[in-house]
Amino acid sequence: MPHVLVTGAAGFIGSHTVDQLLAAGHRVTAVDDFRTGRRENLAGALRSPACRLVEADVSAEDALGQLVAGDRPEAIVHLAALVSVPESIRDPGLNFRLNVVATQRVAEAARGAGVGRVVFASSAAVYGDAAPLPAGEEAPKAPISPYGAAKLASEALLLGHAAAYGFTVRCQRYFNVFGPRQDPGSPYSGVISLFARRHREGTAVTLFGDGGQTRDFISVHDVARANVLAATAPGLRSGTANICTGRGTSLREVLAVFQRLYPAAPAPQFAPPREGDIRHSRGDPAAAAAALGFRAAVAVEDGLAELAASA
Ligand code: UD2
Repeated sequence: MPHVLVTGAAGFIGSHTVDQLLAAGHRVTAVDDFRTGRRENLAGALRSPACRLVEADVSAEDALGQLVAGDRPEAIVHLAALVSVPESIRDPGLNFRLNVVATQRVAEAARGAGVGRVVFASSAAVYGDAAPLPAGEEAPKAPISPYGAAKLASEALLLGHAAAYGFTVRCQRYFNVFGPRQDPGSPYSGVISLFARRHREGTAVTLFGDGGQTRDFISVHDVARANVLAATAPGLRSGTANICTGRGTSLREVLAVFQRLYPAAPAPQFAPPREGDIRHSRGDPAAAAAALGFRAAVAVEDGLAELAASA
């Protein structure tokens, strides 16, 4: 039975990836240091005898190397990260350790133990705010935060090690991921997680700007499926692909769906546009289709209905 090691396994995307790996019959070593990951995200997974939890900080010297040498997984899915752009701006040193040093540890651990494949959680943040629409992988990379810079540096680190040492790396540039278990804990959390919580509580959402801004919102179930494909599909070559739907949805459209799901919701409040906001963001999904056979399947409307139902 193929064996996959997942870092950041207790996080939003990590825990869904673990669930889908187990459902597909794989054995999983779930690694997390619980800095932002949550134990309850893995509650279902840990009922499976095929899942083992290891509490470790991937950026620590030797921790991952020893674990991987003992565990000998066929693939590593590296999702452990500092996930907040504002936090990366406040603490670029921490961003460097958690988003670059940790990736270097993964590359060295893969090399040391002869792991065949590494899947990396990259981000649309590598494009910055000047990408054409839709953004293809060859679009200029111009990150505008330490977070985006670290994701771009990590892609290069992994691809260089993969070429030198003969393993395969799949860099997955996620667009705006949403779904169950996303943490709405900060004002900078993903907009859908914030809107979902406000609607559940019956309080008004705040719309920054006119609501005409669009994002390529992709369900975490689709993202987890893309991770499973990248980790386990036979015969893949190293490369980089957007993980996106290719469709833009405006915040006004998102709100209209929430208003149907919560007819008694109070009217939204309007505030000035957020500083540094991008007006439109949308990815080209063609490379993921060609390389992985991946196409997003969950419509935004259905993903929002699932969120409301799971509340
Ligand atoms: C986030 C990240 C970005 C990148 C991207 C990928 C930040 C600051 N930016 O930006 O770097 O990782 O995600 O997924 O973390 N909005 C409201 N009301 C709210 C919250 C947000 O109107 O209560 C607006 C916000 O001004 C923006 C849109 O919703 O126009 C989307 O906001 P977001 O933070 O979910 O995502 P994004 O793409 O701006």
